[in-house]
Amino acid sequence: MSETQSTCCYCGVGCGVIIEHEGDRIIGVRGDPEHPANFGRLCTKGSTLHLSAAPETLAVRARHPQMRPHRDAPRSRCDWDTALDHVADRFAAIIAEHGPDAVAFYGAGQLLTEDYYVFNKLAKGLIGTNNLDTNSRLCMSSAVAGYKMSLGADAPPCSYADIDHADCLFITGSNTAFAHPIAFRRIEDAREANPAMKLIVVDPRRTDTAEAADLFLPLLPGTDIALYNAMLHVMLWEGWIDTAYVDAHTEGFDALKKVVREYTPAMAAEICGLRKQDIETAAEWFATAKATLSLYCQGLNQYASGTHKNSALINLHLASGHIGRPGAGPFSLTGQPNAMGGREVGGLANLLSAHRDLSNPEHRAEVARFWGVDDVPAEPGKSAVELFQAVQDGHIKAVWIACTNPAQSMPHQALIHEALQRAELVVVQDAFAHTETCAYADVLLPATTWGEKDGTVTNSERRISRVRAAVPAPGEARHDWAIAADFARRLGARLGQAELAERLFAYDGPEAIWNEHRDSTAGRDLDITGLSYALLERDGPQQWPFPAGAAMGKIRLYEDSVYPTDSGRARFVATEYTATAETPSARYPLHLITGRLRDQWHGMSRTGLVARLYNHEAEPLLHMHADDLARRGLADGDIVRVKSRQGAVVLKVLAADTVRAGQCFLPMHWGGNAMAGTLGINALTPDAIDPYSKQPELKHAAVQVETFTRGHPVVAMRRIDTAQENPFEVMAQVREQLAPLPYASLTLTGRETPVVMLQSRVDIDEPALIAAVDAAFGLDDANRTLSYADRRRDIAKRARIDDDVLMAVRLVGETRAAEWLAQLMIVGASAAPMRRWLLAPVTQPPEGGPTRGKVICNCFDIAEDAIQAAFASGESLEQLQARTRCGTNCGSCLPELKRLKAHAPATA
Ligand SMILES: Nc1nc2c(c(=O)[nH]1)N[C@H]1C(S)=C(S)[C@@H](COP(=O)(O)OP(=O)(O)OC[C@H]3O[C@@H](n4cnc5c(=O)[nH]c(N)nc54)[C@H](O)[C@@H]3O)O[C@H]1N2
Ligand SMILES: Nc1nc2c(c(=O)[nH]1)N[C@H]1C(S)=C(S)[C@@H](COP(=O)(O)OP(=O)(O)OC[C@H]3O[C@@H](n4cnc5c(=O)[nH]c(N)nc54)[C@H](O)[C@@H]3O)O[C@H]1N2
Ligand code: SF4
Ligand SMILES: [Mo]
Repeated sequence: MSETQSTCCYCGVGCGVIIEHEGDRIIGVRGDPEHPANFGRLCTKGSTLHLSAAPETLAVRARHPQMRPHRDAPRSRCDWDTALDHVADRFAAIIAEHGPDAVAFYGAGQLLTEDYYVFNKLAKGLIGTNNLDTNSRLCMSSAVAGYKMSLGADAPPCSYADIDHADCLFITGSNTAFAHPIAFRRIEDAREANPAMKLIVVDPRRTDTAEAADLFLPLLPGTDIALYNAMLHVMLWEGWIDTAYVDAHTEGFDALKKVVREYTPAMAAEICGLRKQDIETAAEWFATAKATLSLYCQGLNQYASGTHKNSALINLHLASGHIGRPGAGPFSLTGQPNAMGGREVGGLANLLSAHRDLSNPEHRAEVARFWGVDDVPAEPGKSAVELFQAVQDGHIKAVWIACTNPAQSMPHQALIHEALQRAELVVVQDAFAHTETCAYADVLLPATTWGEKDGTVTNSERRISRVRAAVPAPGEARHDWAIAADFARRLGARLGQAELAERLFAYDGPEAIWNEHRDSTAGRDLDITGLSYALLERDGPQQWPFPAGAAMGKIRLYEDSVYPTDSGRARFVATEYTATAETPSARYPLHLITGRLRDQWHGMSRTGLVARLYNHEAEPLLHMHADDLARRGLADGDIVRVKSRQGAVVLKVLAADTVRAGQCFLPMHWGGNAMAGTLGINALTPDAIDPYSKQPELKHAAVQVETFTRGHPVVAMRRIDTAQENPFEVMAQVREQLAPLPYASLTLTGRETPVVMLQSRVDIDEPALIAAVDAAFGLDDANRTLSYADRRRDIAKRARIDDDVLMAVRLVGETRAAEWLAQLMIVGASAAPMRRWLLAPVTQPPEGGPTRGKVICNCFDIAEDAIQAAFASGESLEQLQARTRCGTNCGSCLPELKRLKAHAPATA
């Protein structure tokens, strides 16, 4: 076995991993004890990375280039030359006829810095279009715009180490416990070390992060600016302003003071749905702490007011002097592993290399000189939402999509699907072939991914880490940068720029690209001229800036209180509260909030391959308050239709006490592939954008919820023996056969042995559909199945037992037994003692079937029922941990364990 140091490919915490591999197989992964972002820890997602690269996942990898002669033909395998020549021909023809702005590139913060750099140079340097945007537009662009507006540069000034030095943490619009788990472990440690530390959490939902707070402010979605302005109002009133800091290092305070005069705590309490005294307490803790650190993420960024939400929060730091000191500052947590690297190389439609601005003629000239091209175009390119609108209205004819799945993750999916349908040419460069966007690819280019690629990423704290390959590329997959560079040379030849293209893209590997990027940063705020691959190799991950001659990178920015603005002063921004793009109305009465689950990553092309990652939350569920359920005559588990102005989805409701009445929540992860008959969660969200950052309002929509009564409930499950069958091939077959179902959710469950699970509704009078379900789940041979049917009561059930193990079941009309049957299949226990209960309407057989509730501790497979029983019997968390090891490995479940303990019934 060999080991290779690399970086986790999920969130912006940027944990170091050690990949264990043998030949061309990745067999294990563990945290890198030397990496300063995690010191050896990994969360549930990071610690299962090797499972997402298991041999059976090859079935859903893109392994060979594919193309199709025209839209309605199926794609077939071709070689790289054919694929890239075809795309180069088509791009050249479109550019010749319609100009360079008729083509566009759409990338992602999951590309490595080197990949990003080449794509940026290809679009802006060779083709001469700024139509290069990325999913960072959906993610960090308001944070970028907010930092620039307030502080003058796009640089998070803090480090994770600041968590240890803060005595007030202000977490807003961030479910750190789920989305940045290893940063949250650090928060838990810091609070243990300093019990006086205050934790304030601002979120409309009572998340596990909020559950841990000393003060929780459950504000109405989108109302942050009113809250922050009111906190500033209180600080002014109480004399908690750091006037020396404000006078010496900032500008614009008077204008802001005029604005916040209106924002009394009483007024904000009204707008935000909060208690006045909680706003006052928050202001007091924030201002009077020795060091206050804010951590924030998409609850701020993903609104049409996102940039001003960021600036309103930064205003508080500037006014109270909580910046540029250990433990103090506005710390925007980046989402993707390399959202920062993308910003560094200028990978957005309005940016240029090394934090240069497209709108600045000097910056454009510098970049053109640096690349050795005549010029870079001045006209800003189209941002993500505008880009797909332009594809939809025909202005952009060809779109190249790399490392992102817009047909799942963009808002207003109806428009996105229409655009992809309408485009003359869609090129998709992805590591996996089963995403919603791949379905639209005229040309599919297979890319390498985590474990196979080589390069660098930058995490939230400006730390550059190496990503290293442990195993060779599967099939003919190639590295992202290499695909882009190869294409660039072919396109250059067709544009009459063969020599130029050869020179611009003459890279022999990622290091050469990175060195060029490094040289472009000389003298810029992110200057990394003191770094090299060799230094990263020798000394490990480093923070920027790291100019030539420096001994180390900067842990903290603005310690000298000099800001990269014209005046050298930070700027207060006079921010006003504005309503969300969609306000609830009689027709669409509920606020819908979207966000993340602990164990899934985005559209699930990778985490969705790991059965155990479904055990925490197995299917798309609409989290809804009991009052709202009762008002609609709904019960937990009912199927509902959720409708917004943009579209609708059908799914199950979950009675949840984490959302307030009038609000509901949907996880962002499920797209159309897993929810037959819909375009997924983002069918609902609007494409309203922030005027400064152009970031769409993905966090919020106004919706209506009504019962979905068509047909009868169906649950079908099938245990997969991975030695015989591939679970992903089975899922693909199921999906194909079940396209006509009006509603369906298709997921995995289980652990070592996966179980494919379909939930749907069909009419008992649609035997053809039921037969299709049976065929897909291996229940079509009547001689090998037990069945039960009661037409009068609309119930029909089937089960198959092979060698005493329950292999498949299908329940129509009555599905109470689904949970324990699933457990029986997962465990693979003898079906004999349960035989007479298999088709009975019982939530639990008298013999005590293996129901267990959701799995809380994924590492040791410990479920809610067992934990609740332990706490009910009076066991302490420590005792439970000692007995079962529950929560002692990755710790991702600790917030939830603490919540369960806190809510456990008191024992005598
Ligand atoms: N498990 C997991 N972790 C991830 C990811 C993943 O897919 N899965 N993705 C990564 C990426 S790319 C990103 S960008 C980050 C996102 O990380 P986060 O932003 O922390 O995650 P979200 O759940 O999207 O949203 C955070 C919270 O914002 C709250 N919120 C909604 N509206 C408002 C509001 O108006 N004001 C305030 N104050 N809060 C509001 C939501 O209720 C939610 O709890 O996560 C990263 N980490
Ligand atoms: N409603 C709602 N929508 C949201 C959000 C939300 O909170 N609510 N959050 C938004 C945010 S913050 C984000 S960041 C986006 C994320 O949205 P997407 O970018 O669409 O998310 P992923 O599913 O991570 O897509 C990454 C794609 O890259 C592929 N891939 C993985 N590794 C590689 C590689 O090395 N090379 C290549 N070429 N491909 C690779 C994966 O298979 C996958 O198809 O979603 C946004 N959408
Ligand atoms: S916190 Fe989890 S998902 Fe994020 S980088 Fe670390 S291990 Fe990966
Ligand atoms: Mo993101």
